[in-house]
Amino acid sequence: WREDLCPGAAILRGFAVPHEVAIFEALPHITMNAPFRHLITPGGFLMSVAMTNCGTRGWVSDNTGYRYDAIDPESGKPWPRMPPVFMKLAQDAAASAGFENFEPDACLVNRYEPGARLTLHQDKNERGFDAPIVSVSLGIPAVFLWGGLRRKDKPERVGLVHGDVMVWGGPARLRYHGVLPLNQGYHPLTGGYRINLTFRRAV
Ligand code: MD3
Ligand code: FE
Repeated sequence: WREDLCPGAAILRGFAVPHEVAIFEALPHITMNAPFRHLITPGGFLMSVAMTNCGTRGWVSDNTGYRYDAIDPESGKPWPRMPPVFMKLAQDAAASAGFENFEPDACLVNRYEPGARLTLHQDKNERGFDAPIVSVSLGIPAVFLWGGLRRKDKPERVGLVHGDVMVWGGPARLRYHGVLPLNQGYHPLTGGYRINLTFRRAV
């Protein structure tokens, strides 16, 4: 069930399904201490995706820019710790795609409601690009936009369903990517939402 998209990028279809119950048992501890919120972009727009984080670093956006912060600006406290099931899933997925010894310090939790989307972007706020990025799709399906190394490269569309895990590293690490506006749907574990866990090495 491993699909190689290009050198450095793989989709592990259904890889997270065996962990779905443990993931959704661990999530309330995170969202009770660091609730989902719509961040504001440096350009002054409210993001349609609601976000929170766990781990020793969290990705945040405000009128000053994007950054990783050890402190949740909403609570003034450190982000909730990364649940062991999250860490194990991210490390096992990375290893299955050929990236041994992945030690993520940041897990961004994205929550999409119908209509929410992520425009084409690169992930480049991390201090280095040696580590891969592991992305776990949960809940209702989405269409992922998979572009090239330049913004003008025409993206391909890839369907992602509950349990799919993508690993991006090496020559694919700085590819442009995004998510099309989410369609309505229902999933027994997430209701009307799509949840995405994105694991990164920030520092
Ligand atoms: C391809 N999230 O949070 S993860 C993000 O589904 C983000 O919520 C999307 O992009 C989501 O930044 C897609 C898949 C992903 C993550 C990082 C990548 C794809 C990537 C880095 C390089 C190339
Ligand atoms: Fe991204």
